[in-house]
Amino acid sequence: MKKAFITGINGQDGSYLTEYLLSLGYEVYGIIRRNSVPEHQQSRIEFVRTNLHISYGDLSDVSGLERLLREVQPDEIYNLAAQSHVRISFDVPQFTVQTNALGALNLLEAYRNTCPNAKYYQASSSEMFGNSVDPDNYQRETTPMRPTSPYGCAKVFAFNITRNYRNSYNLHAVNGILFNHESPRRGSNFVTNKVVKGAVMIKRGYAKGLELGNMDSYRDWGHSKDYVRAMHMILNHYIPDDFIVATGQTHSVREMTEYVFSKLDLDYNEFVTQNPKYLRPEELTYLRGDSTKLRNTFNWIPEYTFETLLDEMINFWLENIK
Ligand code: NAP
Ligand code: G4F
Repeated sequence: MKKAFITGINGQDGSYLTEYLLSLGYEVYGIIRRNSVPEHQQSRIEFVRTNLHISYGDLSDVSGLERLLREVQPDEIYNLAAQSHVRISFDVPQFTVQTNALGALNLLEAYRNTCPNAKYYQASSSEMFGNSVDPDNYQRETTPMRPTSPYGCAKVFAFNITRNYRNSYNLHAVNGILFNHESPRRGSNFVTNKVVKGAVMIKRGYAKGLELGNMDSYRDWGHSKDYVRAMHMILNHYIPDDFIVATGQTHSVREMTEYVFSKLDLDYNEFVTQNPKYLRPEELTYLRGDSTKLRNTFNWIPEYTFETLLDEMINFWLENIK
């Protein structure tokens, strides 16, 4: 039975990856942070009953990471833990860098010192590109990285230090450069789930309006379930390498909002207003990923479309807000 060690296991991706690896017969280990309110902390994974082992841990606590990795001796390590909210990274830049950049280095050191034969996956991000785009309007593995947020800057460090450890110490350490991916398990302060939940609240009569930030930025949105399958493929490639994961389609926040409201027979113009507090000091305006390398190498095909992703999220909130 293969053993996987996941940081960020109670996050959106960590929970879907756990389900996926368990379905493949893995034994899954993960860390959660100490939280003053433990209720609901494991809500995304609480339904899992077997072959799952949770310990307290934090990316800032190197000795704890070393102890756990020495004990578990995993075959695969997935570093998914992060302060993952881009706008909030402007509010807590040092915490974001401590976790997303130095935290990745801490885990790489623990890995190198305790289980160097394992394979290591780093959750890299399209936010690393900032407003850099190739002349054909795509971002790909070779597109220069010019991040526009503390989050993006920290992720560029983690991306590069993962490559550096791979090359310096002959480690099987890889990056998946994932474009935005969503699901009903997405945090409800990210724009898709905020819009879907907000529109259902309006439909049900619990809210009168919805405040958003910039509606004219474009994102390449996929489903987390499709993307965790790609993580496992990338990590288990016979050579350690870096891959883009994206749908290749892009939509504006406005188009996404219009789609969600119209599915509920609502006109978003009547309900949505802009609140400057949701704007970012510097905005990343356009993302569209070229995942040709991933598709050609693994024949990866996403099962969800933009529409079926949003439909699943709408149905989730309709079921949960009566
Ligand atoms: P998420 O739902 O916000 O989950 C992040 C996880 O990291 C949570 O379990 C969180 O625990 C944990 N965490 C935060 N700080 C930590 C620390 N110091 N030590 C240990 N754990 C810590 O994010 P996600 O959407 O699943 O994304 C997973 C990873 O992919 C992240 O690294 C994110 O930056 C990256 N990524 C995401 C996307 C996307 O569109 N979703 C795209 C590209 C890359 P708490 O619950 O205790 O906060
Ligand atoms: O949903 P968002 O907060 O996602 P963002 O900033 O693109 O970051 C996500 O994707 C990255 C990959 O590119 C990940 F690395 C990162 O961890 C995270 O998962 O915002 C999407 C767009 C932005 O342009 C934002 O300005 O929506 C715009 N937006 C408009 N109104 C809003 C809002 N975003 C949020 N969160 N809340 C709003 O009210």
